[in-house]
Amino acid sequence: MPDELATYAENTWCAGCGNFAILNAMKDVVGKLEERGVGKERVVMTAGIGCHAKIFDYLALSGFYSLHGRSMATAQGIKLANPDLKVVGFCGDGDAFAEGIAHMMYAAKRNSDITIVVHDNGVYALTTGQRGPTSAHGFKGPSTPRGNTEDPFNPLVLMLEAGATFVARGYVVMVGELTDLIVAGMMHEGFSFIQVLQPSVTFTNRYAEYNEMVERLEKPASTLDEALALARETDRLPAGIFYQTEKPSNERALYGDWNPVTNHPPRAKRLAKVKELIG
Ligand SMILES: Cc1ncc(C[n+]2csc(CCOP(=O)(O)OP(=O)(O)O)c2C)c(N)n1
Ligand code: SF4
Ligand SMILES: [Mg+2]
Repeated sequence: MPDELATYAENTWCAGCGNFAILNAMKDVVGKLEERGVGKERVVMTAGIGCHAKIFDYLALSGFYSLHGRSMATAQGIKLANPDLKVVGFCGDGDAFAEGIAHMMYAAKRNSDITIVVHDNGVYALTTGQRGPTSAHGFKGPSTPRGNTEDPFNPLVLMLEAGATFVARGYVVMVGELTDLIVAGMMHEGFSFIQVLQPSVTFTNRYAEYNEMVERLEKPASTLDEALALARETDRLPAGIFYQTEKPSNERALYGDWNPVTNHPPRAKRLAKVKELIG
């Protein structure tokens, strides 16, 4: 349903940016969720700050345009407030694994029932090309003119170790597969993490390299150790679902089937309860 989800905002992404594919995939995701009984009115998005976050301007969905590094914190808050909503948080690699890394680790640890899509371009793109947490060793930019002396984080390993119950990798060139991954993540009950290899044509144009290295992963690993071994591979980049397991989500563990919004007691009843509690 591309037209229904279009907005009035002028698109300012560079021509060839991998973010276009994520936007297109997301439009298809909304249609596919609808086929599965999840109407558009139940889908809510959050975004951080960065080139990736402009997806918020280009997609006519409800949501909260958050702060840099706080997309996943906001997503958790929305899900806690109304667990009937399907919440997807868009993050940059800087958002997710620098400023917001603590939120990411704890969202995975507590198995919050949200989906996080990380637009991993390996750079702080919006702020013009500084080294980020997933920048390649040797990457040259305004903050590392002689080349990045650090090794990048491995986002899949971090999320698997933190306890994420759905971990996947997509590639913007494989839009159909990416759509399916996001749908699967959003239908999964628990914390779902999708790293999207998203070249920035301006700062990290790795299309040729990824086209050589990315390989379709046919099925998830059957154990966590197997998934970790797959995630550590460096000579090829598997794309697909690495790991999926069932565990009660944070919201299910806290509330069961109770919903604080639909079961919100009237004001008079709440005041009476407060008076009772404070004597
Ligand atoms: C709290 C806070 N810290 C820093 C910034 C400055 N800032 C804006 S975007 C950005 C980095 C964006 O990188 P990333 O999250 O990878 O997104 P991309 O632009 O690459 O999509 C930074 C550091 C900010 N806006 N707010
Ligand atoms: S700077 Fe990079 S990430 Fe940002 S819009 Fe341009 S190509 Fe895309
Ligand atoms: Mg980035």
